[in-house]
Formats: sequence, structure tokens, C-alpha cells
Amino acid sequence: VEASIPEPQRAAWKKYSAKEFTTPDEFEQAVVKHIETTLARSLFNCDEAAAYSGTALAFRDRLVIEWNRTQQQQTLADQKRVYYLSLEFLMGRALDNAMLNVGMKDVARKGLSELGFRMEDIVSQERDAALGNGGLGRLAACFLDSLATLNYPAWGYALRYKYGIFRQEIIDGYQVEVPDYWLDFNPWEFPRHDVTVDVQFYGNVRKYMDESGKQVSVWENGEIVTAVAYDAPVPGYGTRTTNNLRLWSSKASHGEFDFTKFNSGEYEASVADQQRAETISAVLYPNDSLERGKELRLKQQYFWCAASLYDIVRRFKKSKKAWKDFPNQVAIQLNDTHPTLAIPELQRILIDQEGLEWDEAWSIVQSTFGYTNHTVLPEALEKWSVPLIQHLLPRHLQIIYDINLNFLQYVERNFPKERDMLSRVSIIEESNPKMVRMAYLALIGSHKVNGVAELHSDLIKTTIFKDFVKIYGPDKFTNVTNGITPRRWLHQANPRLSELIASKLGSYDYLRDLTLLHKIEAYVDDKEFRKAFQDIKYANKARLAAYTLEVQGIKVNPKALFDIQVKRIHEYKRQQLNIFGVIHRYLELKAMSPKDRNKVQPRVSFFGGKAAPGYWMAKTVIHLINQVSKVINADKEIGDLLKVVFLEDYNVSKAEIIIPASDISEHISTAGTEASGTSNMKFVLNGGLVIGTCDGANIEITREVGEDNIFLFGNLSEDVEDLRHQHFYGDFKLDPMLQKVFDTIKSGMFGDAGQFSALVNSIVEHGDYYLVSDDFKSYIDTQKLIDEAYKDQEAWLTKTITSVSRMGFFSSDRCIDEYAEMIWNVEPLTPPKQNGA
Ligand code: BZD
Repeated sequence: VEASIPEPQRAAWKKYSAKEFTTPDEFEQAVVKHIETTLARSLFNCDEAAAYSGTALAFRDRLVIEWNRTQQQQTLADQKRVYYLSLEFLMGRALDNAMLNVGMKDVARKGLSELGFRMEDIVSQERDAALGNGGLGRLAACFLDSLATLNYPAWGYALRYKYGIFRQEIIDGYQVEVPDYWLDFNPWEFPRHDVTVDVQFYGNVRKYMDESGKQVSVWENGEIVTAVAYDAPVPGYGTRTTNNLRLWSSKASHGEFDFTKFNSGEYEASVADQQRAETISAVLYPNDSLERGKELRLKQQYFWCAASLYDIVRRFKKSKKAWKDFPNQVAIQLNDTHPTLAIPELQRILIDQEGLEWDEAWSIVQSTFGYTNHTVLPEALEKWSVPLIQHLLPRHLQIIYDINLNFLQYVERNFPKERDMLSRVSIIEESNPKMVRMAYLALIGSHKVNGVAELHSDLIKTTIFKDFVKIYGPDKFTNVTNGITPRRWLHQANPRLSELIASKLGSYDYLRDLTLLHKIEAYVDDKEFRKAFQDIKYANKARLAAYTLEVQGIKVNPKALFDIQVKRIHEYKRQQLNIFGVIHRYLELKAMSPKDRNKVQPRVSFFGGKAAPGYWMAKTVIHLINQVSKVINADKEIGDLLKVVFLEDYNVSKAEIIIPASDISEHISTAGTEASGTSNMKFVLNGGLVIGTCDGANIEITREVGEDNIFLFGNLSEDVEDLRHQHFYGDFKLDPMLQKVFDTIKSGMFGDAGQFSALVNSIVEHGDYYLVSDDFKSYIDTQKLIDEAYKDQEAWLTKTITSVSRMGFFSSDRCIDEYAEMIWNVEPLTPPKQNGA
């Protein structure tokens, strides 16, 4: 308000206020201006990279206008906002998304062509914003798209990693990690050097009585690191709403301390301090399922939580409302346990800094937070050692202990006969060293806990959170089945299919209400529609085939059945089951007479995904896939009947090419281990079918598309425990087909067998925890069914069209409306009409 332009000058201001381009001419003008001035290049010196930059800057200008307007409208509206705290946002590319969301892609295409460029070449110049590992990070990105599209006032908060998830190279069949320095040129971010927060670490807590006799705690003598805000606009589709994603970057605070060092000649030491501070936001941890307890990771978590909360509280305080109104103005969603420290941090702000009483503060905290769980795997549940928290965050540890004390007293009062429950539900695990169980803290500090698919939400209530259902009752727990944004995962990745659907439905409205897709089921027998649908699938397969040849040097036939498994490599996701199946198929082909081979359905098995750098078993699986690929692809006798491809460096922009090209995709986790899965939804939405276990969202996909349109196999989650038990105590016999696969590996056909012995032994000797052998036969039989089904191309086409038409439920718009209603209690804020008041 202080810095606003005085009334008499506002007319001049408004006259020259920034305008959005609307025609190809205006777009070209904006691009050329940016290339010539912002980039200092010319028409004699403009390659595709420069044309990308100019285009991105032109669109950025356009986004900024609506972004500013949205932020101002949200401030004035004075209503509840959502804050989505996620350590990961796997955004992928921004330009294509920006063009589609503001509805200017055709204008840009025409303009670029007049300037001498092809849209596709320009779009592919952009590097992915790869600030995430996998499903959890991509879900956060889909949610941002839906929040803006549905006009919810919402902010995302994360870290501005200098290095995103590593780039994967395959060298001699092995994964090699290369750093992803992505910030070289990033037109989408705005540094806010005036928006900073000082974050404290280490130090000690001093307690004293104030005049009124109240105990006061002061956390002091710590080390300060400064958080600088970097903002990125998040445009909604077909709406003016443009929300904000705020990323924090760490830098040394310019306190007296540094200057003293600097002036006293300790130049190196002061630079070292600088670098130590910058390390906090330097790199995204690449582990997606194993907790390693590294101090730097905990520092990242607190740095980000403290900066974000400070920011949220600062915004709230401007409203001058009473503290009890905080939960009416603020909903904070915790994406997994990574931001759990936000809970003791808010409690600390309220009691230590704002002087609230414990109980009043705690009730505000609980009403503010919601917690989303994404896993039941025990090794993935976050725990931090008490000594580490004591050292890094001494005041928070005290608060955590007090939260725990109050909670355990409550449990004791209400369940006096269940004394052994206390140690089970305690936030502190009595191990050596003691550990803080972050999932329990997140649950206790939130008013709702949700899982991400029905089975998963049921499982958390009967396994990891069983006691808490008893303590709080079932209403604290809910389900929000994951979803995906149809803007990126249909319209952007598969523009021809999107256009075909729009041509039948009369508009692109279905991109804002995906349930409208059901209307295309009426065209399932329409000859012309079927032909167009099939042609599009073929073209997408041809595109992936061309990409595979260009990048991997492997020639594949687009007429073959494309079988795809792309996701992080993990034993529970069972890429090993897939590759053993491929070996089995190869052995069968080799044993056939040429006559019989002629009847076989040709197939290409595609794999893609990164392994965590320290996860040896996952890296072994990648190695095996590549070795098998080498042998099979070189086998002239087999030719096009079977090809195996490992697609290097799987990421969001590659997913946009890969997913529309599938006939079958594999979602074959051990039942009960995959919380939801979201790529399964993307594949079906793009006209592919699924082979999968009864796990995660596969179950709800089956409910929607019908049992005839999905290939389910394998044991059920309720049988997993018994089966595991049998491996140790029963007389378990390995499936003879799988035995043969192992014998082949041991024969050295795929290179030194010793390299794969740990993988084979995990199944043969060490209990086969993921039940590969138990599901192998069922898997192979189901693959046979798929071969047969695929031969009837007409019936297959009917299945795929029917499935697409029934995928409306899986839009992330539906998720966001559910969160808004069941967890956040927020309303959308409709933007004014263009040119309106
Ligand atoms: O979250 C995934 C689950 O495995 C999927 O089943 C689910 O669909 C998605 C979205 O809910 N979890 C992850 O992707 N987890 C991580 O990436 C991760 C990252 C850091 C630390 C721990 C886990």
C-alpha cells in the first residue's frame, strides 16, 4: 500500500500498463523484441535455443499479467487459501503447458512458422524441471494444474534445488548418474530478493519466568541461513487464475559474523560458510523409497518448513485477524511426512513467539494441517534420531516431547486397560538411539489423514495406523484416490487423440470435466471414429519407434505389440518379474519350429526408469534388462518377434512420447505395496490396456473400465503374509518355468552370471519377499491371453475405446475437489471476466 502510485498519476500508468498479445503478429513482435533486446541476439544469430527463449519470454509476460492480477484478487478476497507443502514438484516442461493453458498454441504455431521455426522443435528445446523422484512429485505437479484450473486460491511451497533428479546414462549396460544442472536458463522463475526468511539451526534453549510467572523458552545462539524466494507462475487451463509456486533457495545470511571473518582476513572461511549455506538447497535426494537419515536432508526439511510457515504466518498477520481464525484462512497439506516439522514449527511460533497457551495453539495446529500418506513400506517410513534433532533443532525436540506427552496421557486416560499400546503409538521409538516417528507426528498433528487409493487407504487403517483408528475413530482417516491432469496427459501428450475426442463431443469442455468422456462410448461402433482412433495409436507408436531408433539405435516395428513398463526401478514394482517373463518368452521362441513361430504375436518390451544410486538390487535389474536386450535384439532368428528396449533417462517429457504409444503397460507390484500408481491412469487414458496386479489404483481402474478391459493376475494382498511365511516354513517349490529362466541366466547367456546371482538368490534362497515366484505362472499365462486378445484387432480396439471413455474418474480435478471439500474446506475464487471489473 505504501508504495502504490498516487491517484493523479494512475491514468498514465493504466494507459501504458502491460498488454497481452492476442494475434500471431503481436506474438511475433513480442518474440523478436525479446530475442533482440532481452537476449541481445539478431536474425543473423537466432538458433532454435534462442527462438525457444524468445517464445518462452513472450509467454512469460502473458502469464505474469494474470499472475499479478490473481494474487491481488486473492489478497483482497480475504478467504481461505491452500498451501501444498511438497519437497518435490516434478513439473516437466512449462512452455507447451503455458501455451495450451492460456489457449494460444495455434497463435504461437503460426507466429513461429512465419519466423522460420517449427513448433515441435522449439518446444523440445526446453529442459525438464525435474524437481522430483517419481509419482509423489508428479502428483504434486498435477495438483497444481488442477488447483489453478478450478480457481482455488493455492500456493505450492518447495525447495529450489540447483540439481534436480540426476540424469541417467547407460554405459555398458550399467546406470551412471550425471548431475542435472537445470538453472542455466530458466525464464519461468522470478527471484524475489526482497522476500527472505532467516532460518535458525543448532543453538540452545534458554528458559525463564516472565513477570507474570509464565515459563518462556528462547531458542538462541544458533546458526542462521537465509531463504530467498523464487516464484513461478502456475496457469490454470481455460481460466485467468494463475497461482504461485514458491521455491526457497538457501544462502549465507549477511550477519555481522561473516563480515568479521571477512575483514579479519579469513576470506576462505567466509566463502566456505557461504558454500555450506548454499548446500542446503543444492540437490534433490534421489531416494524414493528408502530413508537414510542424513543430516543434510533433515536440514532441507526444516529450512523449507520454517521459511514457508514464516511466509504463511506473515501473510495471515497482515489480515489483523485473531489467531483462532488461522485455520479459517489457512489449510496446509503435507505431501507425505517430509514436511512434518511444520507441525512443531507452527506450535513453536504460536507459543514461543505469539504467546498463545499450549492448548489453544495445539488446536489451531491440528485444525490447520492435513497429511497424505503415500506408502506402507516399512523401510520408507521416515524416522529421525533423537540426538540428531536435539543437535539441529533443540526447541523442536522439546515441543515434540510435549506433544507426545499430551498424546500419551490422552491415550492412557481413554484406554487404561491397554498399557502396551502406549509404546506402540508413542512418537518416540524406544530404540538405541531413540527415533522420532514422523508419520505418527504428522498424524497426531493433523485433522485428516488420507491414503491415495481405496486399497491403500484401507491398508493404512489396518496396518501402520491401526492403533490410531482406535484412538481417534475412523473419521480421521479418509481416501482420496489419485488422479492426473488431462491437460498434460491427454491434450498435450496426445494432441491428435484430444482433437478426435473434441470433434465428437463438440468442444474441449471434457478437458475441464473429464467425466464427459463417457459420451465417446457412443462411437465405439462408429467405423470412421474407430479408424481414426486406430490411426492415432499407430502414429504414436511410429513416433516412439523413430525415437527409439534415434536415441537407442534399436529398430522396432510399430506393428508389433508395444509392452511398456516405465517407472522408478524397485523390487516391489517387480521389473524383475517382467524381464524374467521376457527371457521365458525368448526361450519359448527359440524352442519353436519356424512354422509355429509364424503364428506368434510380435512384441516389443520397453523398460525405463531410474534406480536410486545406492540401491544395488535395482541397478542389477537395469543391468540384466540391458544384457537381455543386447542378446535378444541381435538374434537374427528371432528378428521382429521380440525386441527389448531400455529407454534411457526416463522423465516427464519422455513420458509424454512413451505413454501414448503403448498397447499394454505393466503395473505389476506385489499386491499391497503400490499405494496407488498414476501412470496406469495415463496409459489407459491414452488408449492402452493394463496388465496388473490387484494393487493400488489398478483396482479402481478395473471398477471403472470393467473386468473385461484389463488383464489382472497374481495373488491378492490378503494372501501376501501367508505366502511370505510359506517361503520360510513351507515346502516351497520354484515354478519350473522360472527355474529354467534362472538356469539360462546361470549359463552365462546374458554375460557373467555372478553379476546376477544376488538377484536370483533373493528369490531362490532369501525368501522371495516380493513373491515373484508365486506370481510367475499367473503372469506368463496372462501375457499369453494378451497375445491372443491382441490378434483380434477389432475386439482390442473396442476395449481401448471403451476404456478411454470410462476414465473420467481419474482426473486430478476430481481429487482436488475432494480434498477441498473433505479436508481443506476451501471454496474456489472465480476470476472476473476478461475486460470486466
Ligand atoms: O506416490 C508414490 C507411490 O509409490 C505411488 O504408488 C503413488 O501413486 C504416488 C502418488 O501418490 N510415492 C513416491 O513417488 N515416493 C517418492 O517419490 C518418495 C520421494 C522421497 C522420499 C520418499 C518417497
